Amino acid sequence: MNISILGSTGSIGTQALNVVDNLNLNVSALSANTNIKILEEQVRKYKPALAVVFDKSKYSELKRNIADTNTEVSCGMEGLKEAASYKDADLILNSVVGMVGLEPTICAANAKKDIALANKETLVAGGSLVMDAVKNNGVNLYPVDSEHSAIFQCLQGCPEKKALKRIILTASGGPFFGKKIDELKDVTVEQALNHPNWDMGAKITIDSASMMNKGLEIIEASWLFDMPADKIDVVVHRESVIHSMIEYEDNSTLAQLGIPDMRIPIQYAITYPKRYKSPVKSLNLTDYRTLTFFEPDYETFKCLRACKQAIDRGGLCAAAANGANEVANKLFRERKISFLDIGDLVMDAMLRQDNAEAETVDDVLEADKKARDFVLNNI
Ligand code: MN3
Repeated sequence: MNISILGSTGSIGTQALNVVDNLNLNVSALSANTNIKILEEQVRKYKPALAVVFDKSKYSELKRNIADTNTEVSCGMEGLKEAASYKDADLILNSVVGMVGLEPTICAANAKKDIALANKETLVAGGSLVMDAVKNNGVNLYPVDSEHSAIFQCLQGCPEKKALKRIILTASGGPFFGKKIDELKDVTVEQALNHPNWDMGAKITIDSASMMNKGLEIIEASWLFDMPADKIDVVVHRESVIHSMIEYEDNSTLAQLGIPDMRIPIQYAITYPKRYKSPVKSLNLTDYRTLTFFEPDYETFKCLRACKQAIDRGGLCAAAANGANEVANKLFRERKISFLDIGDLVMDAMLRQDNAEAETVDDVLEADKKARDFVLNNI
């Protein structure tokens, strides 16, 4: 199998290459946002036909540095789209961070490529367009997000759609579980980056602390599994051993378990429906002794509430919530706003968006930009 990886130097991308090693796959294309040093190392090891750097200012340097290889070089959104539709690729793993992944995802579907999707913002902002492109082109969309992979794995127990009663997304609760608004006023970036279970990139780790990540995942699940928001519940499960559950009409609940390691969902998205040995450690439940479960706190974690409301309001509201969050998350990491500002900004930007449906990618990009501008003008 030939795989093309968008976002190969990030947390998911590097773990995906570890899976590529394990499965002995060929790599058709690799793309990075800015990190051309790691991209160069990857090019030398995996010998892809195409290497893309999204940041156009790094193009010449990358081209010079790998001039002795047979790898072509490209850049920018055009380059990402080339990698997403590369002729030899059988599967496109999209692990870029943020809305920037939307156009490449649609491009991959239109090029009749199967997609392994780790880029949740794509579905949150442009869910209807992505799902239409997937359906119209008859391609497969495999979830990589651990919760959605868990649901997908459980669904193999009974793929009949009407038998599915409810999805139960598990959430670790992040570093601020159990805290109330008063206790979150002065939390620092370092505290927010200190995730209890998962080792992830900075953006998603902050999203976990604000619970925006779980809000985005509710929206992601509603698109992937065609379920209304009121049939998607969240339960805080501190140990991150159960990656999510589904309940069938007969009230039988299925769960998928494993130690928190993204290489399992990445590998399953690549090898589905087959399973192979993986480098991940086996789960030993007696190491944990106890697994705990709690109700999520929608009062304290405003981002979670905003995402639920965004689904209820519909249309482009989710795109607005996501766009506002991408900017607010970054501003918090740059210490320009406080932690609680993130939730306020996401909620306000989402409420300002009308619920018109997205007809085109431009509609999504416009709603996204409006929300980003709103945040920048209100800090
Ligand atoms: Mn997840």
